[in-house]
Amino acid sequence: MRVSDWIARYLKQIGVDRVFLLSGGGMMHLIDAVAKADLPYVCCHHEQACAMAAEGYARATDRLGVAYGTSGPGATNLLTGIVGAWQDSSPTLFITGQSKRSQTIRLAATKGLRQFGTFEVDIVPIVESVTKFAHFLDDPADVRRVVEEAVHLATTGRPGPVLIDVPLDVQGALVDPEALVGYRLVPDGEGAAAPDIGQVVDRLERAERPVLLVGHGVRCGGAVPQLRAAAERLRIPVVTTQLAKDALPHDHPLFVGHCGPKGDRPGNFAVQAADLILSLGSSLHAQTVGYEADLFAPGAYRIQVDLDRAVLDRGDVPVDLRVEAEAGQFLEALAGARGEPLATGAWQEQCARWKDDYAVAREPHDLTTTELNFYEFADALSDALNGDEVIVTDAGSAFYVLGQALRCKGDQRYIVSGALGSMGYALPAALGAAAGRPDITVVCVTGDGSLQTNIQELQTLRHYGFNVKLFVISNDGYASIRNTQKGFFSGQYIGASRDSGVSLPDLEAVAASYALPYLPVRDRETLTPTLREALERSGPLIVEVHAQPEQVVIPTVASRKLANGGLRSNPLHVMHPLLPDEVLKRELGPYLDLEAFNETQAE
Ligand SMILES: Cc1ncc(C[n+]2csc(CCOP(=O)(O)OP(=O)(O)O)c2C)c(N)n1
Ligand SMILES: [Mg+2]
Repeated sequence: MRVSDWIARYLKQIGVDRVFLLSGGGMMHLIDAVAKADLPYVCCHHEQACAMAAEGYARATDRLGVAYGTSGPGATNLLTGIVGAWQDSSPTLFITGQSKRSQTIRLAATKGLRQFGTFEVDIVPIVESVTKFAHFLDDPADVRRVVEEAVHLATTGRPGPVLIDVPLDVQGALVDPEALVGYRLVPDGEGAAAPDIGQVVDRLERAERPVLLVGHGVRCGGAVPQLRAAAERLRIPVVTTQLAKDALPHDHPLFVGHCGPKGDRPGNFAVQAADLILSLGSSLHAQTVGYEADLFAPGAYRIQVDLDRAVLDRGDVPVDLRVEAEAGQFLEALAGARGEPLATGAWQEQCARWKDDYAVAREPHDLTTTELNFYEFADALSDALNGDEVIVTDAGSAFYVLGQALRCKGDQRYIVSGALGSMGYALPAALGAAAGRPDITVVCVTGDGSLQTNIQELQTLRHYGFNVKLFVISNDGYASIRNTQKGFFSGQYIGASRDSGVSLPDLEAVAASYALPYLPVRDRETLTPTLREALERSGPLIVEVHAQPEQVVIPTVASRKLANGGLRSNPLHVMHPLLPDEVLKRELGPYLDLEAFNETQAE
């Protein structure tokens, strides 16, 4: 059989039930083998979309996501999707076609050649810094070892993308499957050492106000059930990052909120008032701890549990105890060491009060316009969903508003380009999720601007008839960019609005030309009935939500420009719109020395 046949057969054997591709001569054997192996495939209209779809598939199914791209531009077009999978830890395999070996700059005797073969680019060095493994397959006899190693690396430890570049003559080369040598995992001694849990338990038992800060690593490690069990057993309030929002349903009594500059007040109050932060699977990125690491959780002993040594060693956020462990392994050890609930009843009640009193929906969102405020949509959508959907969101206001205000329930999955915030991620990722989970409804929320960057995928949606409900928030272009330019440059717009270079087509006409059903929401009266109708109908559908062009994201931690051009931000508990001093004092005075923050604040 050909090398290409071996690859397709292997993918089928390991449970990959769908691959994403955009064809090309440089990958002709590779995709011919996909057809021959009866490996189901989805053809996107841009390789970036193939990569994002593979990632959406991986995240929605917890299986390996696979995308094929051709040589040259096919390979480079995959890049943004690969980076997203790298930063958000999604197990993905990318297989690219390449010119035949004798015509590759990689194997050429002359160094410094820009190109040798036809439509050739040497993709391996380009992706090396954003993959766990990138290999130029120059020996057909190596196929089994290389593919098995790639899949092993993509799916174990901190998951992530891998890429195999296969020259045309290797794709078509014949191999004897029986004679191929497999990948032999070199055992690392006794296996991973059990985490030293003693100190963690000791700190937990002494804490009066502990917070479990949950990051996406818990989901990546397949440890969500253990997390829920541990939180319930210990009765410890849980704050999550926005990326990890689906780790616990919003109405779970222990769920408090999200921390971060665009988190919510309950989540931020809880981490700022905590005397112990047990961070699990979070990199403690600025989007979680704020832009001023020295102002984060000032009175807390901080424990960070992560399996990525580089994340633990980053060092910008002060951490008192670092534990290198997988989330599941850590939670198991914790279960063995501490079975009793912690005595934190009063603290739990305080957190629950914050959760009710400072819910995002209660913020002073502008409801005076005919067009909807995005927060009204987020609230109504949260109510209208059943609890078993996959929700995929895009960059722009969708990223922030749904990150704050979507209330997850049941077993919903929340998928977003968390680290990279790529415009145009949502539609292809939703296609991937729908391809992998035909049993459920995929809800995709994008902006009118973000949709444009992968709009060609409407045809993929039409072609395959996936059960994706696409909600497009129409707010006349790039509301988020206008907000930035209002805040920092006195409203001088560039590349943000109709008058500054960005205009958008009529979405109803777009929907008609892709033959997709279309429903508009023009005012608040029609919002809930239209949501219901959209969710009841089967198959793909576009709902255009006419929303405020001047959407404000609140609450938010403000930053101010310094004389030297730098920025200084407020601490996490000081969110705009500012609460009256006496209210902040009432809520946090018992736990925090509020005076100590005074000179750091931005108005
Ligand atoms: C690939 C990419 N390019 C540029 C940006 C910067 N960016 C962030 S949000 C945004 C505008 C998004 O517009 P839209 O989707 O309509 O959302 P809105 O802000 O209007 O809600 C831009 C240009 C980005 N995140 N990704
Ligand atoms: Mg917009």
